[in-house]
Amino acid sequence: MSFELPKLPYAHDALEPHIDEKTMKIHHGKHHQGYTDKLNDAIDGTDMEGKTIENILINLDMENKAVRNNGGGYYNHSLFWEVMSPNGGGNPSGELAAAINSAFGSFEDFKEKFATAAKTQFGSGWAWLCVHKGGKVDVCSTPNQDNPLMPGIGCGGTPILGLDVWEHAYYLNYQNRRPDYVEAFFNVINWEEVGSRYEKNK
Ligand code: MN3
Repeated sequence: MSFELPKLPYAHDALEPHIDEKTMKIHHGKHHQGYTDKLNDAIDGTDMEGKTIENILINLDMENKAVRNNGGGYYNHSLFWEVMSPNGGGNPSGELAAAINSAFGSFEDFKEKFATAAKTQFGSGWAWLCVHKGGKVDVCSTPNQDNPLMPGIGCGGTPILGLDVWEHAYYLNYQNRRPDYVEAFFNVINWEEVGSRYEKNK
């Protein structure tokens, strides 16, 4: 049983004008497909075959660059599509909102911290909102396709919101203006999904 490219939960043009159709088509159909195929090649015939992606990443040998890069790429993009929605934006609610207020002071302070993590990640990488066991949330960024599930990476805990800041995620529409892309992302965040991931992983 190998990993399959997950279907996008909306049409390629559904996140316009914030994320454009052409970027979504290439990002999902080429980049994410590529990570998926290479992950399958990398685990073929090993004891990682048949395990969940979370299990593989939590127990990862960080020297295994093929699984680190492609398993990270597979997981990160699978999360990324799910935490966006054409009906997104607005604010979190319920327990997640309380945890964000408790960790950062306010939703506005969280936004600033998350945006700064995304804008200042040097080169390719991701910004994350993670939840630790017990319910505390934290923001961090990681290079390349690393993520906080991997041993010793980022703020630890389970990612519940991720933002791809590789140039392939925004360059067609925003060119070098990463800060504009980061600001636009807040208009498509699916807080219902992020909140449900918070409750499952707290
Ligand atoms: Mn990407």
